Amino acid sequence: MIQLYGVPMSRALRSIWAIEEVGVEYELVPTNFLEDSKQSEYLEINPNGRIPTLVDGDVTLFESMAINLYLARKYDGGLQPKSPDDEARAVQWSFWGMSEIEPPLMDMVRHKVMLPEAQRDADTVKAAEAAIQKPLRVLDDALAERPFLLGDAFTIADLNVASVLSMAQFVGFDFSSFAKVQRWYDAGTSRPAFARARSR
Ligand SMILES: N[C@@H](CCC(=O)N[C@@H](CS)C(=O)NCC(=O)O)C(=O)O
Repeated sequence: MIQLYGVPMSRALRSIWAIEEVGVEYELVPTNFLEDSKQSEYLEINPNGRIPTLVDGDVTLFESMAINLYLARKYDGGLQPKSPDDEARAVQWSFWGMSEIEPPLMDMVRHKVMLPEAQRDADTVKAAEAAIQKPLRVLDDALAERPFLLGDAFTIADLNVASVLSMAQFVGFDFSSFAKVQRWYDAGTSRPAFARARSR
């Protein structure tokens, strides 16, 4: 059986969501990111000492976006884009989410929640809130013509970007002024698989 290492209150939520969507049987191996992910047995499957990690037979993968693209390609569940062109667009949006959306959101998470209060820096939060406006505008414009990133159907492109953006919930970051982003995000995160993933 497929094994997914991680816990929902982390970036592993992205891959728990994807595996819940594709509907294959799997075992969630509870692995926290402070201690469990630093144990020598775990480091053998993920030398980065981070979560998530997926083990599916001979395939061992780290990096949430790579895991999710693999799950969609292999098990589909309706997530896999239907043409090579759209598959490339899904890869594009996944890389984009990680390089444009995650860094400012992580600055907010660190400086509003994770760091000890004395180390939190309000200016870093302000800069991150400013920096994320541009990619949110790009996303909003991309959603002007179609309900989902690749067209009429929810795919792995949507799941990957929405799951990165979902870190906003931990810091109360409000992006409702980007109405199309908000509508699209609500459509994605109201899917039953997302609720199941959060409650694992
Ligand atoms: N780019 C990786 C990042 C994974 C990551 O940093 N996960 C965090 C938990 S949210 C972690 O394991 N942190 C432990 C550490 O950095 O030591 C991915 O998307 O899978």
